Parts: sequence; C-alpha cells; structure tokens
Amino acid sequence: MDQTTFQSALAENRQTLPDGVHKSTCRMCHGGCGTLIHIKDHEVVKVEGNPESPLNEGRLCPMGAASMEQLYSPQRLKYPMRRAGDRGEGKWERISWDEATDQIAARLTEIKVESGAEAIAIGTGTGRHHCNWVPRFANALGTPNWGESGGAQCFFPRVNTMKLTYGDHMVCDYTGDRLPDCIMFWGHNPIYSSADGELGFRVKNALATQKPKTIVIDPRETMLARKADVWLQVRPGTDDALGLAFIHALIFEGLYDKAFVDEYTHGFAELKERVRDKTPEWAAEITWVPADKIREAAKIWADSKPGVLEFGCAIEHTPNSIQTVRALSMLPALVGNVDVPGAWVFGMQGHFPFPNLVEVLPEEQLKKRLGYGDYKILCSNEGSPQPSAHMPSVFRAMRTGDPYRVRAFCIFGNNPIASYADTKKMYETLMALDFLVVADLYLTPSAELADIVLPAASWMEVDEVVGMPYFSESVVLAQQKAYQLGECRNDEWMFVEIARKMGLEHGTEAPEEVFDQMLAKQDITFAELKKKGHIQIKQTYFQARGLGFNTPTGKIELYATQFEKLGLDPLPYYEEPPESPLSTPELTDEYPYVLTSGSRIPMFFNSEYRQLPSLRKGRPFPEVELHPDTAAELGIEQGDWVKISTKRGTCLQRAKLTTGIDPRVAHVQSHWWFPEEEGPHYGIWKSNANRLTSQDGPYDPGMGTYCLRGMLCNLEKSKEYAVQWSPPVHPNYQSSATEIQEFILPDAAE
Ligand SMILES: Nc1nc2c(c(=O)[nH]1)N[C@H]1C(S)=C(S)[C@@H](COP(=O)(O)OP(=O)(O)OC[C@H]3O[C@@H](n4cnc5c(=O)[nH]c(N)nc54)[C@H](O)[C@@H]3O)O[C@H]1N2
Ligand SMILES: Nc1nc2c(c(=O)[nH]1)N[C@H]1C(S)=C(S)[C@@H](COP(=O)(O)OP(=O)(O)OC[C@H]3O[C@@H](n4cnc5c(=O)[nH]c(N)nc54)[C@H](O)[C@@H]3O)O[C@H]1N2
Ligand code: SF4
Ligand SMILES: [Mo]
Repeated sequence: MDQTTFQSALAENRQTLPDGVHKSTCRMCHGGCGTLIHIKDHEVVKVEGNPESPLNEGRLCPMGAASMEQLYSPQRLKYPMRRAGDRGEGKWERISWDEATDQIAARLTEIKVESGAEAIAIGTGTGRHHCNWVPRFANALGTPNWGESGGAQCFFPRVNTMKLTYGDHMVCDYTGDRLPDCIMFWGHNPIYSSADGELGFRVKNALATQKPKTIVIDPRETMLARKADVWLQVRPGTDDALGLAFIHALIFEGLYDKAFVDEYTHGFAELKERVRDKTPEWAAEITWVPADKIREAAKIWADSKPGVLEFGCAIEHTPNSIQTVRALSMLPALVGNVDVPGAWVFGMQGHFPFPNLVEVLPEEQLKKRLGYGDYKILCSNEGSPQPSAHMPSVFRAMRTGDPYRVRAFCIFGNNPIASYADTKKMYETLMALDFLVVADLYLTPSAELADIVLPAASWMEVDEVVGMPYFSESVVLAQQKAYQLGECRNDEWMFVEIARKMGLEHGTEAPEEVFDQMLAKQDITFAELKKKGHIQIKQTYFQARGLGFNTPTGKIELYATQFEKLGLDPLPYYEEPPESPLSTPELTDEYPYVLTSGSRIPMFFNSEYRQLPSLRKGRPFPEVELHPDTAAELGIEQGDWVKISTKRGTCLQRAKLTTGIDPRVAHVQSHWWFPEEEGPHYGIWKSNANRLTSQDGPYDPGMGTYCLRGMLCNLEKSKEYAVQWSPPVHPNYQSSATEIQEFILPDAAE
C-alpha cells in the first residue's frame, strides 16, 4: 500500500479517545502489563508502561514497546474482504461489514440446518483478549467443535493436571512476605516467554532481590542455565524419565518432607512403588543427564525452601504430556512447597468467572465432540475447566468426513498453517473446506485461503476485562479502546453480531454486559474499572492446609483417583518419544540428530510480528542452533543456511553455533513465515518448523497431545537460502530499537 492510500485508510472511520493519557493493558503477548496510551490530535503518539501497575511497574518488553508499530502497520487488514477467485488464489474484493456478517450468518445457518452445528468448527490461537469468547460463541452456536492450536499442547495439560492433582491451578508466589529461596525452571524460560506462567518481570525481580538457588532443566544453555546452581541438560522429550528419577531421589535418599506428605497427600506408598526402580542411573541412560547431577538437583530442591517450580510448554510437547506434568507437579508436594508464601500457591480463577455458556451446549452435542471418547482430560467437563475438541481429529474430519464431515471453519486469531503440526496437511485441510472465515490483523498464509476475511482490532482498539488468574496476588485490569484503525473491529463484536444475525438464543448480549457479569464478584463495573486501571486481589495462604484440598480425597493426589475414574493411569510413567534414538534406532542412519523446536524469543509472539521492523531487526532470519563440532563435521559455518529434514519434510534456517547445545541435538525456531514475500503463501513452505512435525499421532491418551519436541532429523549445509533480508523502513512507527537493546543485552543468549 502506498503512503497516500495508507494515510487515507487511517483517516477513514477514525475514532479515538480524547487527547490525553489513558490507562490500558498491553496484549502483545498473553498480556497483563499495565500501559499508558498517549493521544494527541486523534492519534496515538506514545505508549509506555504504567508505573502504577503492580505487574510490570512501568516496564515493557520489546513486543510491548513495538505496540505502535502494530497499531499503525501498513500491512494491517483495514476492511472486510470476500474471495474473488478460486480458494487460495489470492484475489479479493472489498465488502462492507454488513455484507460480510450477513453472508457468514446465512452460510453458517445453512450448514447447521443441513449437517448439524457440529459441522461448523470454531478455531482460535493461544490466549489473546477474546480467548474466552470463543467457547462462548461455540456453545451458543451449538457446536462442540472448538479448539485452539495450543489446546492439547500448551498450558491446559498443566492446568487440567494440577486441577486433578491439587484441586486447583497452582502458581508461583513472588508476592508474599517471603520470596522463594529456590526456583526450578523446567522446560521454561519465563524471562523471554513472560506471561505463560508468571510475568517475566516478576521472575527477574525475584532473581535479583532474593538471589534464590536455581535449577534449570533445558537441552540448551539459556541465560538462566548459565547462571544456575545446577543445569540438567536433558535429551529433548525425556522429561518424564527425569521427573520419575527426581521423585526417586527425593524419596529414596530421604529428602522428602515426611510430615507434610503424611498429612496432606494421598497415595504416597503407591508412588514410592512406582518409582522404586526409576533410579538416577536408570534415567541417566535415557535422558543423558548424569545421575549425580540429578541427585544434586534433588538435594538443592529439598534443602532450599520455600521454592517454586516454573514449568513450561516444552514438557507438554510430547505424546506423554499428562504423565510428564503429573510427575513434575508432585515435586513441590513432596517437599512441602505448597500453600505457603514463596511456594506454590492457589491461582485466582474463581474471582472473575467468565460466562462461557458451557451449560447451554446440549448433552447430545457435547458427545459429538471430536475426541470426546478418546481424550477425556482435554474434551470432557470432568477433565477440564475449559473443555475443547481434539483439533487433529477435527482436521481429519474436514479432510475425510470421518466420522462426519466438518464443513466450515471460523478462525478468530490463529494462523493454523504456521502453528499446527504438519504445514502441508494443514494447507490441504483448509483447502478441503466448504466455508472458511478468518479474522486476523494481517492477511496471513492461512487467511489467504478464506472465503471471507475480517479485519481484527489490535490491543489498543479493544475494550476487555483482563484477568490474570495464573499469577499470585492477582490483578484484574481494564483494556480499553483508545483508537480504531480503518474498519477494524474486535472479535467480541464479531461474535455478538454473527450470533444476532443467526438468531441464536444465547451469546447476543453486548460485551459490556458480559464484562459487568465477570466483575460482579468484585463489586465494580467495567466503566469504573476503566477509570481505575486495575484492581488487585489479595493472595491467600494456608487455606488448603486448613480446609483440605479440592480433590475427592481432600488431599494432594499423588495417586490421582480422578485419572483412575477417567480410565487413565493414576500414577505417572515414562514413555519414550515416538521417534528417537531409543524407540526407532532403525531411523538413526538417515536421521541421526535429535530435534527440538520452538523456544520463545523476545521479538516474536508465535507467528506474529515478523512484519514489525524494530522487532524483525532483532531476528531477521530463522535460526537453527547447532554445536560447533557438529557443524564442523557437516562443513557448516556460522550463518550458513542449513537444510533440516525429517521423515515429514524439510525446512531452511540459518546456523547459529553454540557450545550450549549437545552435539547430538538441533533446535529450530518455530512459526516462521515471511510477510515481506509474495502472497498468497508468503514463504510459509521455506522455514516453518512444522514442515518437520506430524499431527497424525501417537497422541497423549488423556490430552491428545502430539510431538513437537524430541524427534529425529538430518542436517546438511544448504545451497539455497530462504530469504535475504534488509530491514523495512516505514515513517509511521516510532523505532523502539533502544528498548530492545536494553532488554536483550543483559540476557545475551537465549
Ligand atoms: N516473547 C514470546 N513470549 C511468548 C511466546 C512467544 O512466541 N514469544 N509464546 C507464548 C506461548 S504460546 C507459550 S506456550 C510460552 C512458551 O514459553 P516456555 O514455556 O518458556 O517454552 P519455550 O520457550 O518454548 O521453551 C522453554 C525452554 O524449553 C527448552 N526445551 C526445548 N525442548 C525441551 C525438552 O524436551 N525438555 C525440556 N526440559 N526443555 C526443553 C528450550 O530450550 C527453552 O529454553 O511462551 C508464551 N510467551
Ligand atoms: N513446531 C512448533 N509448533 C508450535 C509450537 C512449538 O513450540 N513448536 N508451539 C505451540 C504453541 S505452545 C502454541 S500456543 C501455538 C500458538 O499458535 P497461535 O496462538 O495460533 O499463534 P499464531 O500462529 O501466531 O496465530 C495467531 C494469529 O492471530 C492473529 N491475532 C493476534 N491478535 C488477534 C486478535 O486480537 N484477534 C484476531 N482475530 N486475530 C489476532 C495474529 O496476527 C496471528 O496471525 O503454536 C504451537 N505450535
Ligand atoms: S510482557 Fe511484553 S508483550 Fe507481554 S504484556 Fe508485557 S509488555 Fe506486553
Ligand atoms: Mo503456547
């Protein structure tokens, strides 16, 4: 878009709050940082961290600092569009919102009448502002088939497992009178990944002030690993074995807290039997972590109390996700790090319940949920507080009609071709649909395949109640619409508009009404919250110790009775990843290296922000991390393009050589596409990590998780390159390069 067209698109439909400074909440990631939006002459002129916000105390990360670039990006979608050629041909015509929502309502009603509401799937990505509204819309529409690309893979294995083990979601306490004396970072790098778990700023504060002991379990030597008291360099995908050996060491070396275990846990004797032969020596063979290091870590964990376990999505990215989470989630209980200041404490989700309308989905529809009979912890109300469909099963139904044909897919904030496993299969899946709607900020490779594309609002253009239930000393913040670019609309408005036009019985209330329902328990209205910015809810301690845990036995269930009821093993076990040097040795001649993918970096949020210059400048290319010895053997030098191949496909990334990775392991960045390249594919085939992965299973028996970490690959120097890049320059954004440098420098390597 040229500059004049861009300026006139900005002027069109311009709506802003009055000149001045307005409180809001950054949502460039899962979110939560309080912000101040400065408006002058109807334009946003500055965004800064709100010093009064207890979560970030005035700070912003590089993505937050690039918020204005996102708001004013010339590549943003600014009006609804309808496909004007064949699907995926990249030809579009502009239409009005009325035409768009009329057509969507009519087509969805038609499909619902012809094939049942279950033939319509609703999709979203991870934790954006409207994530709770997606199941609300699906329930109102009567379809059980909604889901997100993280659903089975990310966070919910932890949330659901902790609920079934502890009775509720446990969070790390960095706000009590006592800060943790030990932090164990297991497959998690919150300094970069921030709000997936605690906010990175709080973790940094705790590290700086308390100087706790740290234990890091990671195949890569991250900044946290380099500074750790002990770093366990685990083979990707084998955290379950390491977890069992850790439990063994705590129990059989007499390190566990006997008094706490006797009083507050259920099933210790059974657990002890289960791990009797899972010695550190046994685990060393499997995980490549020396036995004495496992013992050393267990001793530090038991000796430095209170302590917290920060575990991340890396441990959820295998088909044994649930039992891995189960094993690790017992480590705080075994040493009594529960329900006291500076330990694991209860999250706050009960304080602002979202009306997700789960009760209006008829029982017979719920049973039609794809995955329902198979993955009970993901799909059933008994297994999950936010049950959803098993998306690989939904995609299979879209392609094959088995067990019934899913004909329509409405996506609100997801780039499935980039973020689900198997890029090629995802492309074929979307191409097989009768009707595809995509609401997004940009015309992504997935949006390019749609029948109708809807221009979504970015965070400064949205009113929302932001709850942070996954932090201790929780905060509820207002996000407020300060601006509107072009005809962009928030997803909440789209859901209500489509529901009204379809004549649905539920889900038609205006968003403001829903916000007030959410806040009712806190005795504040949304209008008041906007003025205040945020409210804080005091953390409670010693509650479960007094009243009992919210499980059938009233105790922390080391032996999970609810797992047993759902037909799952009540005790954790080890299972080798489906493709590995141990499970498929016959493949190691052709694919000799172990591959892991997706560790977060501070500049991008999953597949987002590669079009924002100040962020892209920090990471112009996708990078594969390799050990220098491995690279030397393969004739690869720093910065060379490397071809990474698996049984599924290949991708190209540039070599980043580091001694902080095992010579037998490679790590690729995930979610890459190149918005600067020609549409409709925008280079999605070249460098995306999911060209290497499979969505065909095996799956976790409770959660339906597939494997993203710990598979086999080959590496070779590539003659081709994926992209040659020079930073795009555009006058409509403020450079935030300085903030990025400040943020990155102290942490130099990730
Ligand atoms: N800046 C930024 N923040 C983000 C995101 C983003 O894209 N960018 N994404 C958000 C999302 S959706 C999520 S789920 C979180 C994820 O954030 P985290 O939970 O922190 O997960 P990752 O950064 O993917 O991986 C964490 C660490 O696990 C290591 N790792 C890789 N494989 C294995 C393994 O097999 N075992 C173990 N023990 N460790 C392994 C990696 O080397 C990495 O250092 O971040 C969220 N926050
Ligand atoms: N190989 C590999 N694959 C992975 C992972 C990995 O580690 N390795 N991680 C997995 C994990 S943990 C997750 S959670 C998923 C993440 O996957 P997703 O959360 O689906 O992430 P994206 O693919 O970035 O899709 C998000 C899209 O939503 C758009 N968007 C942003 N905000 C809004 C909004 O407010 N409204 C609307 N309508 N659109 C918006 C963005 O422009 C973007 O196109 O990826 C998974 N995929
Ligand atoms: S961590 Fe960064 S992107 Fe996330 S809410 Fe805070 S400033 Fe925004
Ligand atoms: Mo995620």
